[in-house]
Amino acid sequence: MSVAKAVRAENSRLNEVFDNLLTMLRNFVKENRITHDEYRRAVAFMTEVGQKGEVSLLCDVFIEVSVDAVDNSGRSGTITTIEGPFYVHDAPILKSPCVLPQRLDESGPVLLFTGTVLSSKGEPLPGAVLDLWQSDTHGLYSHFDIPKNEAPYNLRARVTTDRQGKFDVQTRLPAPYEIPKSGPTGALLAALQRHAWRPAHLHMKVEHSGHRTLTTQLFLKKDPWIDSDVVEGAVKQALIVDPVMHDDADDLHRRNFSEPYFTLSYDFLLEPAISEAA
Ligand code: MBD
Ligand code: FE
Repeated sequence: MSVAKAVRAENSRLNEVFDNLLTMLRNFVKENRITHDEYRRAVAFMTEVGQKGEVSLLCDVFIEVSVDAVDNSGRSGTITTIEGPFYVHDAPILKSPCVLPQRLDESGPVLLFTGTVLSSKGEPLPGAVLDLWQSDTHGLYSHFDIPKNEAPYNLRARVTTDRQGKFDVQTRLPAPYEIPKSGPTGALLAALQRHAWRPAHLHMKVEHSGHRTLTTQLFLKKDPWIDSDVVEGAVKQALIVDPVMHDDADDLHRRNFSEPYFTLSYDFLLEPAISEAA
């Protein structure tokens, strides 16, 4: 049955999708015989999600994978995955080669991340922007899990590729991320008897004028959660990487590193912004 027929304006996108959403939710209530008590608990849950600042977290864990699939279906170049709740749009702009902003006592193995940004036809793209963000070695994100004033833009930057379209970034290996148990999203997962872990990952948006912005993540192959991401469907085969460990004593000495470090190379392919056919 159509909703609010009397007062609807022109058949806008909003009217159409809101009608569909209401129809779906009302059918859901009927089919599942939702009681008034359950309804009130759901309202209280959503109120808490808002109060605790977890709207993006909850939506991104359960819904964003589907939005990514719709928005990027049929796209060429590197495969996409979700943005997640921890992106910050104004990270420092650095020229490759560079070191991501980090605390003086930042812990965790050094990761040297290199690669090239190319068009999906294989042309290198100088001046592309690799906007990177990740957790630290304890699985914490700056501006969210680490107070903003403590380490602003920690392990975040917008890195510009060089004349060959290459980037060369020194960072730290990320760690698995556990959705906080203290909030409603964590409480829901616990009630469902589901774990709350994401495998360690690097986030990136790759941008170049004339090309479609790519939002994706790289996942560490040896992570214990690689086959059971709490965000079902976010991990894709082509996005699983296995950084190489380096522990040669002379090499470490030359580089002035006190512990083994890792290297990772990955190329990003961007689809032209306007399809050839158009
Ligand atoms: C994350 O780090 C993340 O990337 C997503 C999508 C959800 C929760 C935590
Ligand atoms: Fe993340």
